[in-house]
Amino acid sequence: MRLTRYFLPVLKENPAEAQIVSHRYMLRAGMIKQQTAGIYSWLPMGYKVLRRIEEIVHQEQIRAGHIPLLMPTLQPADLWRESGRYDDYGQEMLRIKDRHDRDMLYGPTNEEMITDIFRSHVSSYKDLPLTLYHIQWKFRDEVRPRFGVMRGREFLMKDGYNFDLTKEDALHAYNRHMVSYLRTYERMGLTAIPMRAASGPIGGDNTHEFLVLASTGESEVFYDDRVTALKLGQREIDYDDRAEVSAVCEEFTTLYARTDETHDDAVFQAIPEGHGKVGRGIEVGQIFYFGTKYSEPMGANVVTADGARVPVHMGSHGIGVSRLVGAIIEASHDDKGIIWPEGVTPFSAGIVNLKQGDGATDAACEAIYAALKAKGLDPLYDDRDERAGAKFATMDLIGLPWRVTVGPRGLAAGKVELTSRRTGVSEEMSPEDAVARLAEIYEAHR
Ligand code: 5CA
Repeated sequence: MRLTRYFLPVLKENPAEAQIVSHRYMLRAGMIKQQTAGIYSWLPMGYKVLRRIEEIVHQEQIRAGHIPLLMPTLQPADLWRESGRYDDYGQEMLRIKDRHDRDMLYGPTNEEMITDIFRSHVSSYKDLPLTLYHIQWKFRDEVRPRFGVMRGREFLMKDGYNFDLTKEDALHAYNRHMVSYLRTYERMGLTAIPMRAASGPIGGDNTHEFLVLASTGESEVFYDDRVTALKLGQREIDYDDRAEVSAVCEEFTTLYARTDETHDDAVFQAIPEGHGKVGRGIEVGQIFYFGTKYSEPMGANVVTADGARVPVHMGSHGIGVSRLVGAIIEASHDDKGIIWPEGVTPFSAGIVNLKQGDGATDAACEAIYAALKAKGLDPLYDDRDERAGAKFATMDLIGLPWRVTVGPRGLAAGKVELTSRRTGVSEEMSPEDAVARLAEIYEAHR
């Protein structure tokens, strides 16, 4: 993309309404625009990051054997009357009437609807196990929408639902989700710690939240800091292998890590000297096992091998897709702007032309731009007629992980500069080497 043809409405001033850094940078970098409290338009660059996050979520869900579908945002109230949650959900639910005076709602989550789909089409144990998920907009009329997309009213969530014959099978689904989530967050450059949590309106007594440590996080958390060093890395995991999946979960949940709702000070005090930490975290996902809470009242049964009819065991699993955009910025920025991890960056690299209009410099930039695109990369070429300082400031603000700087002086020696946004370190090299280096870096993130 050429910057002169793009729509990147960056702001010079710090928006007064933004209290935390991710909200401030998302507004300043022209990623979002607030339309009303807790409701945002995603401007082109913000939308690009959102889609990259969605894509990673899809890939990792499909890798774990989960099946994508798409349910609507609007739901009939009757489904929620069946589960008993229509009244329970309270004021957070946006209730709407259609022209026939029928009660509708904008879905805050989809347990009822997915259970309805299941009961309409599945009746035999032979069709289990089954996990269906979608990535769809949700609405929760939060008392205090704040911090930009972190606590929105309309927000994008991946929500998945497992259907299993037995509790044991459903707990395997729970573990499978835990491992697939760990991999998902790692690919986004995040350390998200699974913490024992409380279940709230979703129900059930087995639940973990995934928290990214950040001083601006809304949750108070208590943890053994050795948990932050755990990584899945490149490990290949067989999601059907129960023992293997359960061993990974055990590895990531044995050290103490809890939200304030489940915190136990006696156990916390027993953590070895110097490792017990109190901090704050951003909740980027949560997994639940709730057994037959929805399947029983809603009649989601299957016939077993012995001919008995039993309600299925279920769980639900959510990732805050739009919140993740903010969480990644909270975890990765400096005082000049965002620092995107390669896994989610809106553009692979920025090309900065130091002398727009100079024949040789323009030609070198065009050649690098074309070569990067030919390698399947997605560069952003700053071809504006602007001072170098202004171009650098924009690049730093929008946070592309790599910058190729092209100027007449370097070119005279056959060199351009490749700069890492994270370390600030620049290296001189030929344009060909810069392209090859970038291709190699992004190979690891495909
Ligand atoms: N049905 C279950 C699992 S699918 C569920 O709704 N879980 S949840 O309530 O924990 O939401 C899942 C994730 O959505 C949360 O972990 C959080 O990351 C994100 N989320 C929840 N509320 C908001 C909000 N108001 N704004 C942005 N993201 C949110």
